[in-house]
Order: sequence, then C-alpha cells, then structure tokens
Amino acid sequence: MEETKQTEEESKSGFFYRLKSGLQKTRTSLAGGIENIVHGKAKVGLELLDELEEKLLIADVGMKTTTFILEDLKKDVAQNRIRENDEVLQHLKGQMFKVLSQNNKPIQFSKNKPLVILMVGINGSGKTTTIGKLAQKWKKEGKKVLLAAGDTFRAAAIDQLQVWAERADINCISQKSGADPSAVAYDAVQAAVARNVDVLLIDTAGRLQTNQNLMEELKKVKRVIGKVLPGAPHETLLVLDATLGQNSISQANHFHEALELDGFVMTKLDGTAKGGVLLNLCGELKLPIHFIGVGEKAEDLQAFDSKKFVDALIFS
Ligand SMILES: Nc1nc2c(ncn2[C@@H]2O[C@H](COP(=O)(O)OP(=O)(O)O)[C@@H](O)[C@H]2O)c(=O)[nH]1
Ligand SMILES: [Mg+2]
Repeated sequence: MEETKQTEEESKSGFFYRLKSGLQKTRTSLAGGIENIVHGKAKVGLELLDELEEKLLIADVGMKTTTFILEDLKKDVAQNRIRENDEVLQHLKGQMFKVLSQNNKPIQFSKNKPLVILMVGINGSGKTTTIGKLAQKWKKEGKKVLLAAGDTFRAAAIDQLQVWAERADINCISQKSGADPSAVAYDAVQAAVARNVDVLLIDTAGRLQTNQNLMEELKKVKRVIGKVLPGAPHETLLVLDATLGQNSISQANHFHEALELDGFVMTKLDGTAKGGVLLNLCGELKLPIHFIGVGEKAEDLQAFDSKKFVDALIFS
C-alpha cells in the first residue's frame, strides 16, 4: 500500500513530482543554499546562523519572517540544545511550516451555494489562466461552475476566458468590451443564483495597485456583488506573479487595504528562484495561500499544502 503511494507520488505525472520540479529554481537558490550552508559547517554556531539569516534575506523572505524563523534556533544553539547540522535543518523546516500554515483556511463549498470567488490582481499575474484551470478542475470533480468575464477592458480578455469556458463546456457570462464590469458581475451573480451553480468565478481587469480609479472600480464590483447576494463574494483572491518577488508584498498590502482580501494565489513559481516570497507573504499579511501555479498545464495549478511545499523545497 505504502509502496504504491510512493510510486504514484514520484512518477512524472504525480502531484509531488510536479511540485518538486516546479520549485526547482527556488530549491536551488534558497533551499539548496540553506542545505549547503548547514552541511558545509563543521560546527553549529553563530557563524552558521549569520549565514542562514543572510541567505533568507537575499531570497526575499523578508526581515520579519526571517527573524521569526531563526528566533528559537538562535536560543537553542546558544544554549547548546541544538548541536547537529541535521537538527538545524529539521528546525528550519518546522519553522517554515509554521509560517506557511498559520493562516490555513480552506475554501468551503458546503457553506455557500453559489460560492462566489472574485479574482483580482495586476495585469499578467495569471487571473484568467487561474480561473480557467480552476473551472476545469472543479467541473471534473462534478461541480456546476459558472464564469464571468469581468475584464471588459480588452476584447481579447473576454475571448480568452470564453476559450477556457468552451474547452471545459462551462457557461460564461459576458458583455461587450467596454461594458461596466459591475454590470457583468451583477448579471453573473443573478445567473449563478437562478441556475443553482456551485461556484461562480469572476474575472477582473488587471490594474496597478497604485491606480486609484481602477481600484475604485474594483471596490464597486465587490459592493455590487454583495448587494445581489449578501455575504458574497465569499473569497476575494489576489493573484500574484511569483517572479516579481518582494514586490508582491506591496501589491498585497495595497489590494488588501482597498478590498479586504481573503487569500492569495501565487502563479509562475516554476519560472523563478523567488519562491521564498511565499514565506514573506504569509508572515506579513497573515492570510492563506490557496493555490500555487507550478507550470503552464491545468494540473500545474495545485491546492497549496504547506507540508508538501516545505518537503518539496528541503528534502535532505
Ligand atoms: N509558467 C507559468 N505561466 C503561467 C502561470 N500562470 C499563468 N501563466 C502565464 O502568464 C500569462 C498571463 O496570464 P493571464 O491569465 O492572461 O494573466 P491576467 O492578465 O492576470 O489575466 C499567460 O501567458 C499564462 O499562460 C504559471 O503558474 N506558470
Ligand atoms: Mg486576464
């Protein structure tokens, strides 16, 4: 039984294999660096701790989270409670897991029907692609899914979502490009209720967190959704591009201030060595990461699992 599971996880199509290969660049820079530092030292001491601190800071983990990760380790090393290199690694893994799992709050389908999810984020972060991938995944699981093409800014954005919808045989509510995105959201929520769908995914136009007018438009979209269906949207998720590293933190702060986010999706982890930013984000914003993108394929969008993430990052 155990053996079969291992084979599935390690096989090239397996979930864990995809996660590991998607995180390869971050592993080499951050985790590989950590392992080299720890194993490269004959003695566990202050010098080792200083080097670890520097490594975490360079890898975009941020001051606050780095301090949290190393705090207890410093005490334990100073008081000789930790002396072995392997113990240092295990301790680091444990602290990273703590940071990543502290705000866990799974998306609950059972509580709300329709469950309404609003996707926000800057241009190119991966909103439309993420909606397409989630729609496909949930449809396969037997859920009734509806999409809303709320990015009315560009005709191509509406087409892009419709292609995903057609491919998965899902309905997509849309209007002409240039239409008011709040009107699209209004129609979509009404349709979701009338058609008794399980989940409605609403796309929005990308915007810079510093663009006030567009941010106001997004607030209006959120208000309108709540008027049609009190309590909705149940999840306002910020989609972040991992390749932007530390910049994600300022984006997250701006969006959270304007829209009261419920969580994050981190895309493009496969293309970057900056995956350490996930630790920073969780430590700073105290909100859950729900999904991560580790490649272009639909199955490369994975539900975020802090334990598996840490195991895929540091495996020695
Ligand atoms: N490598 C990789 N590419 C991704 C991922 N998620 C999205 N992309 C790509 O990022 C680009 C922008 O995505 P899109 O969904 O159009 O962004 P939007 O402007 O936020 O809607 C597209 O070329 C996607 O294929 C990911 O997890 N990994
Ligand atoms: Mg888009």
